[in-house]
Amino acid sequence: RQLVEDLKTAIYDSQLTLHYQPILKANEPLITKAEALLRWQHPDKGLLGPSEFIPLAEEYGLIKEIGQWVVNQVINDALELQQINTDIQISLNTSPLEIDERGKWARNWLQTLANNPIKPGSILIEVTENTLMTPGTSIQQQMQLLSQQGIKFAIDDFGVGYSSLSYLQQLEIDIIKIDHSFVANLETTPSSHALIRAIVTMAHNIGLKVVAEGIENQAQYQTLKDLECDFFQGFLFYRPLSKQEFISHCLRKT
Ligand code: G
Ligand code: G
Ligand code: MN
Ligand code: NA
Repeated sequence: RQLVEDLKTAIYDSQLTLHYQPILKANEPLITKAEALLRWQHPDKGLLGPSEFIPLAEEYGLIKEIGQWVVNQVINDALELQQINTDIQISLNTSPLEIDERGKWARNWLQTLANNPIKPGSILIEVTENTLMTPGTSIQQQMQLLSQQGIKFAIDDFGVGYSSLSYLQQLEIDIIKIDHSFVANLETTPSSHALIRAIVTMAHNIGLKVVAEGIENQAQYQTLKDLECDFFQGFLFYRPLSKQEFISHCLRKT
């Protein structure tokens, strides 16, 4: 496939870029969280989203290189953003296939952190339930090592994967990100309301915070505030922005 060849070039040719989608706290004007989302500025096809090339990268063995690129870029960007707002926390996504070698994923992270003075708590890694359940990755020990260095963890797309609730206790998880689909179904499926309420109650009872994602209208936002979600993300507030846009429109000086 031509696109696979193009992707190999892209990694070395600065065609990959991270966009940032702000995450808000209710009644709090200062934005201190954002999710880094990978984009590929393809020379002919324009700006491609991860769903158009991450599956290819996974299939053709490029995902680890891309993952390492994302880690380095997030750290660089976080260092820059910290200069403007010291409380900034950047989250990033991780593919399960980045974590299949014993300890290597965490070791790479630790090395990158050792070389870059990132404030503890300023990086949040999003893992899916399926990532947590991938056998043979020693994910639990790897997360522990990173957690000791101040890295935070979120479970992404919570509620739609295959995982065991006991993971919430055993692993160093700080945040649950409720899957988009529950939010999208709020108006049409009454049980979504009950499910979100149950997730928030459980999360708060064990000391976790909840991010509601995929918020597209005011009604959803109001409902999610009433359900006591802690943080809010979605097109209603901001689409993913270039780093420059994020800095100039969202990031206030501290
Ligand atoms: O931005 P978009 O809606 O196209 O993202 C689609 C999916 O791609 C999301 O599930 C998101 O978690 C994933 N994704 C975004 N950025 C990255 C990244 O840097 N690495 C990996 N592995 N997945 C990403
Ligand atoms: O799987 P993950 O939660 O990482 O997916 C994040 C993706 O969701 C990003 O690619 C982002 O573009 C997308 N996204 C963010 N906000 C919204 C929204 O309000 N509606 C929809 N449909 N997608 C969103
Ligand atoms: Mn995510
Ligand atoms: Na999600």
